Amino acid sequence: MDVKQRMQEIAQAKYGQELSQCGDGQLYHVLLQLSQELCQGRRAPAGERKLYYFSAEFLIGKLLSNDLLALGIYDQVSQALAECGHSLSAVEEAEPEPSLGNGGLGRLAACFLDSIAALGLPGDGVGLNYHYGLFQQELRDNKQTERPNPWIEDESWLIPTGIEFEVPFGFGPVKAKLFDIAVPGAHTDVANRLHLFDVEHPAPAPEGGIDFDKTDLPDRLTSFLYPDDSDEAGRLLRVYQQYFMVSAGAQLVLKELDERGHDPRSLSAHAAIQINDTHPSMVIPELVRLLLQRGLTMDEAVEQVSHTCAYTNHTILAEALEKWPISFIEKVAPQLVPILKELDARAKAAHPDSAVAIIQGKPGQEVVHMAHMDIHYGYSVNGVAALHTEILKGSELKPFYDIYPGKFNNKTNGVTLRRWLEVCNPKLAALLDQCLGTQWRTDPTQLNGLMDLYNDAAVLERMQAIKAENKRGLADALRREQGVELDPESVFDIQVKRLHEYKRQQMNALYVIRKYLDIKAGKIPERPVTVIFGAKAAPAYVMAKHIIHLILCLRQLIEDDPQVRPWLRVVMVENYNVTWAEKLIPACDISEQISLASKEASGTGNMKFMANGAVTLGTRDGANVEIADLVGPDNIYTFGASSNWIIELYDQKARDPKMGYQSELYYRRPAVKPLVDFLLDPVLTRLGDAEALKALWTDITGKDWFMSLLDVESYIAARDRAIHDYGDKPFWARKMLVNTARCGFFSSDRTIAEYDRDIWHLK
Ligand code: 26W
Repeated sequence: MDVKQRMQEIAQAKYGQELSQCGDGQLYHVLLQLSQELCQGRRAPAGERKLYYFSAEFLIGKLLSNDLLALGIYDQVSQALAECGHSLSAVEEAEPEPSLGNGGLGRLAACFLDSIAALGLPGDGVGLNYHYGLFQQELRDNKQTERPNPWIEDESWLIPTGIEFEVPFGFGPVKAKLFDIAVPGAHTDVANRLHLFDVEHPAPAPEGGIDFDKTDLPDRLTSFLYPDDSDEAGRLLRVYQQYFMVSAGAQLVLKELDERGHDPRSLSAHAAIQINDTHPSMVIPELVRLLLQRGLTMDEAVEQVSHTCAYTNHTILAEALEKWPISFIEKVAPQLVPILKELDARAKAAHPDSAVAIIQGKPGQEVVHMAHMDIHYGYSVNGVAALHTEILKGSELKPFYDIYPGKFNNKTNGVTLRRWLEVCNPKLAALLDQCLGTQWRTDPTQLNGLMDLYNDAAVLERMQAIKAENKRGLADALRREQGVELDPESVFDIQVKRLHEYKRQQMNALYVIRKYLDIKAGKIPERPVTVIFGAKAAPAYVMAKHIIHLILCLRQLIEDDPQVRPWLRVVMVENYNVTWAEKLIPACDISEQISLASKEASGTGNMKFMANGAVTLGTRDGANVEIADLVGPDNIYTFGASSNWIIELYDQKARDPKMGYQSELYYRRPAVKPLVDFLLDPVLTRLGDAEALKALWTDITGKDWFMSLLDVESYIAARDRAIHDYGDKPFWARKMLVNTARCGFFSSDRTIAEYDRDIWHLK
């Protein structure tokens, strides 16, 4: 096909204009249509068994560049646009970013769909079509405010399918309408689908903020991802959303099984369902229910479901392990209750230990432990990094591992290097082509070949020149979008991820305070550093909002201080999302991965930064451990207490609340106290909400549940060392090179090949 000609035809038909006369917004719609035509012409991958990846989140990001690359027309389109005076990056600005996820879990699901298609495997995503996403973040008066984030335009990637199912809620049936987004596989001729269910009459965006009547069902079911769950109505809405997703999804699975000519009794031979964290867990009793309806006995239904469903755990944080009151399920989907009781009774009969029960609690107050159901009735349980899986087996889920050792397996996360290197960092990708040929694009382990160029001065210089260009690009974007003027010669030190105490953005802020106090005392740092944050706080997570407030007050303090500003800058990117990540990651020198050891299941940002030649500063947590093993100790900065020690501290604390980690003791240390007490200093508090900063101070000095103070001194030392080393250009450039060279393992193509080999068996 002549790509340019087809673009011209579409532009004529749509707008009666030449390409050169079209604006960027029009060109985006021309390319949207072209991509959709090409996707439509692709076949679905064949296979005896088909995967359904059930997930509450798919953080797919903008699709245009990604799809053009997967369709193999990226270069042709870029060139065609250039020939008529346009640029693909400008056209891309016109694309709204879909808002279907929150953080790592959702982005992982999106990378996985990309890789499943690229490997030519039959596998679709199943989720919900949230209209206003998580929320759009605004930073005003040093605080986060939230507004709806409408992203669906009249013409979008969503394809109406005409397929509908009825979801039987307690209050009556609700129609679920299916929309699809095509997922073309790179280097193949296939396309899979992301199936997103929606209600028939989605409610308009609430006025003002993101508050709405959570009992306004069904029209509000697909308004927001994670609506405020600080009250009962919010939590109940979550269960309604989950059941809506899994009931419609399960019906789709059975419909397709039927269309492929298979009996429901052979479900597990022809379908695999991956349950992405516990949000889709109700698919288990729902499938049992639907199979009973189709004439299977309870034994047959349970047998089929148990060989169809597999569960991925993404966290050991207790608050994230969902337990729903059975009274909620009675309300949302009463027909599931007898099935849940039967599943529970069977599990209890086989395994009387109450720790592994599905339904727990006193009569009248029973809760359903979703992860427990997944483990008993799923055939595989996987963690998302080697350390995380070991922690699941050895402590968090040990009673289950004792029962089902064969079900447990590790699948270290990965990221699609097509988006996270080829598309977001075209200059580095071109250099890699020059050095290695293009094979690394299909086999990222070939990047190891870069190690042969470890002492090649020209390559090292070029890598640094590209980093400098990317830093200027980021500085330009931040100037345009936020009006800040940055120094691209400074060290770009970046922490971007969900705001959570365990990720310890507050510890990063304590480092900023350390440097601020040093500079005020006349101790000038070795070189200027720009500390960049990007993070959304869950609307009801008070402490997270206090941490954002601290960061923004520090930013203002430093911006206004001509003595400090030349050496230290703080920037908080407003509304951090995939689009920002694509600009930030290629421009990063130091990648902050500083979670409390044992708490970050894997991390995936760490992998993206590494691929783009940033050097990790991190704890020995999640996939950082595997990054450290791959790059070696000279090419990563690790610090802090080990995960074993942290687990031991939590155990001690559980046995005796007075023992174990006592933040009070660490707070008293002379190197720590002034940093924490700065939260009470009028110099800072006059810029914001003294109460909020006091609340944060009280929490850190008295509780510090995620132990920032335990590690803060070794963190400061490690960070200073990294910033010092940065000054030796060739020395630093080699670290960059090694990080890119060793990132091939973290391709999600590798991860997906392992899921298929060990869990799905699709072909
Ligand atoms: C309360 C329900 C709940 C709790 C937490 C919903 C969603 C979440 C997170 C957003 C889950 C999440 O994103 N987990 C992350 O998953 C990534 C992919 O495996 C890991 O790399 C991260 O370490 C993990 O935090």
